[in-house]
Amino acid sequence: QYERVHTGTGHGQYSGTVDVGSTASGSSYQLVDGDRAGHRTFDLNQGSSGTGTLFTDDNDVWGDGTPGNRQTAGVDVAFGAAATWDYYKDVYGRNGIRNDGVAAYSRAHYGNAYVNAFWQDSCFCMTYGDGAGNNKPLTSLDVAAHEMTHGVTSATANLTYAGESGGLNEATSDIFAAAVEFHSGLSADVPDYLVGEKIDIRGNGTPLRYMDKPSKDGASRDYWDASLGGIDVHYSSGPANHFFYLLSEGSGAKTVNGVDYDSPTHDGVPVAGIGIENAGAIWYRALTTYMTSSTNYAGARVATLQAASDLFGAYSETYLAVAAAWAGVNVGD
Ligand code: ASN
Ligand code: ZN
Repeated sequence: QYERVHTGTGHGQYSGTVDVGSTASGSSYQLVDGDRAGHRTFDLNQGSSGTGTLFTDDNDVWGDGTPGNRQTAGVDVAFGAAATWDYYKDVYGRNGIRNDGVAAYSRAHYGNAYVNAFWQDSCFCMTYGDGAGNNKPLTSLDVAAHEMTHGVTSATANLTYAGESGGLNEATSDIFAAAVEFHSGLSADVPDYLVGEKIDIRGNGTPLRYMDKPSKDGASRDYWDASLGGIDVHYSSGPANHFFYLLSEGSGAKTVNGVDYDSPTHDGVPVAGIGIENAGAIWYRALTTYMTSSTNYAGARVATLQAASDLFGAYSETYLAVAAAWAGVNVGD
């Protein structure tokens, strides 16, 4: 059991100035978050295995907001893990990724010019690259929440990472990445329905993925069709991300926190939004109670309708909104 000894001050590239959970060790501090089961953040120092070194600091002020300072990435990924931990705890009473009170750990500065981030069940840990060329470190809040949510999915529905279930696995990570952004209250990262908008992965200012109309990325699908199970899971996630946007915000043109969205529906029938908190609660209950490793899009519809029925009542307005949002992405009738 870790006790919080101190809360340090961090300067992240994306998170701005934030509290970071640190623990005193002798005359210095370690990036060990005693408020969240002792979550540790390591500097891989461009290595690609093991844990490198635990971030340590003499004055408990971490990073300077620039990627040139090695601690800056540590601040961002530690903040992302903390915000995601808090989201699941505050909103659903979930005590960690496996709901067993055990923390994962984070590894920053993986490899050389590595343009990705990933979760691994084998180490119960997440890992972040520094980016390359025109793009930036893969350490933003939505990326951290996406990766950590892969751990939650593994511990719950365990959606197989291929075919339609793989698309639903990916979408679950994007869905809770958006939900964590909205819940975090972080002023430096205005919440949106975009994924990886701060990374500038293509060097032209566009996000990695769009939830209002996934096809804006040039590859993701907006609507279910029978070919979905044969494409990359980061593209077959599109209809579920689109479902979640429609359910949260409704169809058509809308500006949320200064970002313009324009979400179409397959059948042209408008969908009214129920808000991201309700949509998140429905997806969480579906994921943790009804989905299994082989759940496909039709099964996700049944799971979310059952979840909506449990939470809001069968044939309630909210339940009917779930059905309408699925129809909007060509699932069900
Ligand atoms: N960042 C990617 C993801 O979490 C890594 C992967 O392809 N699994 O989806
Ligand atoms: Zn993913």
